[in-house]
Amino acid sequence: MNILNIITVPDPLLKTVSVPVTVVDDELRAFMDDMLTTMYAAPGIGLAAIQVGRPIRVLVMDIADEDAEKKPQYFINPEVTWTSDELTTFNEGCLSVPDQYADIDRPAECKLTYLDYHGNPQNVHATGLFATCIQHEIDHLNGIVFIDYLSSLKKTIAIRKVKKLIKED
Ligand code: GNR
Ligand code: NI
Repeated sequence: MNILNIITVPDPLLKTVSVPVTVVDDELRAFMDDMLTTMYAAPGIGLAAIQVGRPIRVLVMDIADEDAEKKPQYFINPEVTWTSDELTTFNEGCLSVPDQYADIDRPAECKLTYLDYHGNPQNVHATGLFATCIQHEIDHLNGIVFIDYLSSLKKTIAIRKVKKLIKED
C-alpha cells in the first residue's frame, strides 16, 4: 500500500480528459488500492486517478461515517445515464483545492453504469452525498474541478490561496 502524491490547482494535468480503462487486471487493482490508501490518509471521501497524476477513468470513494465500518467503492469507466431535474446544493471541497469550500448545485440524483473492482459491469442509482460525490469525481475524469463552476474572481482567489498554502508547507 503506497500513499501517492495528490496534485493541486493550478496543475494543468487536472484539466486532462482521462481515457477509458481497457483491461481490469492486478496492476490496476493495486493502483486502486493505493488510491484508496491515499484517500483515507488525506482524508477524503473520494479520489479520481488524475488527482494522483494518472489520466485513466478510475475513481474510488468511501462515504461511510468516520466512526462506522469502512465501505470502499471502486468505479471504472463510470458513465452517467440519467440525472434528476431536481438539484441539490452541497458545500464542496476537493483534495486538489485544499482548504477551499464553495456551495455547488448539482442534480440531486443520478444513475450510472461502471465496472467494479473485478471488471464486472454494474449500475447504481445514486442519491444524497453519494450522488454529489460521484458527480464531483466524474467531473475530474473530464478535466473539471469544482472551482470551475465559480465566478472567475472567486476561482482566481481560491487558486491564489492554494498556491500560498503550498508555498508555506
Ligand atoms: O473529500 C472530499 N469531500 C467532498 C465534499 C463534498 C463534495 C465532494 C467531495 S470529494 C472530496 C475529495 C476529492 O477531492 N475528490 O475528488
Ligand atoms: Ni476533487
